[in-house]
Amino acid sequence: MISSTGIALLGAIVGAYMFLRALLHFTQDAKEPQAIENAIPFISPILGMATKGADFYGAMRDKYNLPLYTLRMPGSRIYVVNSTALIPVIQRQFRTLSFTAIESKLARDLMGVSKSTDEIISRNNTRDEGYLMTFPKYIHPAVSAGPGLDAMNRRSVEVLAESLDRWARTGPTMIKMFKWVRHELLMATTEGVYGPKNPYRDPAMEEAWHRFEPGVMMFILKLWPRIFAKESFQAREYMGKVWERYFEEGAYKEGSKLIQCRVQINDAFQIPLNQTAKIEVGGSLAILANTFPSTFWMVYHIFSDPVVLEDIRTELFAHVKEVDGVCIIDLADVKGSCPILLSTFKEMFRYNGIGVSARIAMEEHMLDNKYLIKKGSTLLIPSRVQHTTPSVWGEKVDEFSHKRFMRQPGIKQPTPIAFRGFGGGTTLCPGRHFVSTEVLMFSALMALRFDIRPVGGKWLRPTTEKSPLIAAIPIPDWDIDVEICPRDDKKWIVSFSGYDKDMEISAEDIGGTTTNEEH
Ligand SMILES: *[C@@H]1O[C@H](CO)[C@@H](O)[C@H](O)[C@H]1NC(C)=O
Ligand SMILES: *[C@@H]1O[C@H](CO)[C@@H](O)[C@H](O)[C@H]1NC(C)=O
Ligand SMILES: CC(=O)N[C@H]1CO[C@H](CO)[C@@H](O)[C@@H]1O
Repeated sequence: MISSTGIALLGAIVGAYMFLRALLHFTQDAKEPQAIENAIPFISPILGMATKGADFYGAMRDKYNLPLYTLRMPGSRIYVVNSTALIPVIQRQFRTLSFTAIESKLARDLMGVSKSTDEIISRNNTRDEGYLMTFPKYIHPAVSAGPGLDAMNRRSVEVLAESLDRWARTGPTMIKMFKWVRHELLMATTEGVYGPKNPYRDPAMEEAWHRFEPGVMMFILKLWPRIFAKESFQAREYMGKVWERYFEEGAYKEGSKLIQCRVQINDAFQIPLNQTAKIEVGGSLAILANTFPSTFWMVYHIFSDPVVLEDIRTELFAHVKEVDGVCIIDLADVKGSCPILLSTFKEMFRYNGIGVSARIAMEEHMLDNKYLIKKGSTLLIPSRVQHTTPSVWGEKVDEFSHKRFMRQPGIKQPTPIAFRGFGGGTTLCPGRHFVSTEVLMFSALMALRFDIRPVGGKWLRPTTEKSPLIAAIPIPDWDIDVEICPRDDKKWIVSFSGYDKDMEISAEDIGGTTTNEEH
């Protein structure tokens, strides 16, 4: 027997369900991309995302096989892109389908700038004269081929080479691989960017960074980080104070061209230095967040497969000159002429990448004259979907194939648009040349000078299910205990002479493809 309260409750649930179905039906325009996952209207998509994490979009592609589909969420719509062909179409509409509109939200929620600075950053944010549209132009001379980028890379490579030299002299050492890589890259990156007064030389700052980073999502989703991500919030405030000293004392003047350009644009837009200090949390995130996991996975893929290691070593040793027992290498040569290393790097991005590019529709738009995109909705381009499509990458799409991106006679290259390691169009990561160089140079030096042996003898790939979905490359769920052993006790002279040609990393670097104003 069901009690009358039970019947009433059941009635209410059925009523609510019918209401939601009807609501969804009557508010979904027939011209919009098909709405999917409607078993429980507005709720099923959230449950799907929560349970499947980074695999959600791939699962939806396989289940529905639609070029573009709608996920109805409470109070908003998300359109998710599968079709590679739609990507350039979306990227061309960079004012209507805006990334800067998302950036200005991030600036406010993540960095915690003042109201007036928020107003400056958000003003005209889809127009050429706005802060966010101007930003890439200001930093362009610092992050693309030229003396500014060379100087920054040279300093970072110097720091890496010196540190690895110390490790080599120490002899075989047990380390936790992710933690170790993270520290090496943090020091090298921040020395390159911030110069001799680099605040990260203080271990308290490094520690603050690691307390801040796990809470990033709480800031972005506005889940009251002051209360629910207290450590992260306090770390951000602490770093803000440190940056304030750094900028107000003029320490940035001894730093890289990049940090100087950032101050310049803020000056031009009349953002005071104490707010530039707040914004620097975003600056650090841009240079650090993906660098650590990228380097970790590079080292993992190279050392866990003897074939990859052997191929890369052979390629690298062709650039080593030995004079009177001293090994000499100019890493600038390596950057330009080690196709296997570069291909392995891209494959690392393809294989591991979970980045999702996002756009907000500033007005109603008919995409490709076919799909109605409603004002205020979000468009997502999950890189994982692009990176795992068999029609693009072939049968062996699920394998790590370190030579996949090499130009080989008779083998057709996959369309560069489907490679989204660094985003694309207006969201293309402007720091990709700096960051890639560091990751490549570290990997190269490790392969040349060290062997790495996992404790227990076997490489076990860590899962990445717990990785926060903010990074484009996932953080491993657990660390790997390894022993690093120097391969010889020779003296090494490592230099980085400068390199005046950008590497071909993204479709935009290769040229002839798609997109709007490329930064
Ligand atoms: C999804 O995208 C892939 C890659 O472009 C394509 O091969 C496939 O046909 C797409 N599915 C639909 C229905 O568009
Ligand atoms: C930041 O600097 C501006 C201009 O120098 C000043 O007016 C403002 O009071 C400062 N804000 C804080 C929070 O110190
Ligand atoms: C061209 C344009 O729309 N410029 C606007 C930028 O923002 C300021 C302040 O909101 C407006 O006064 C301008 O008209």
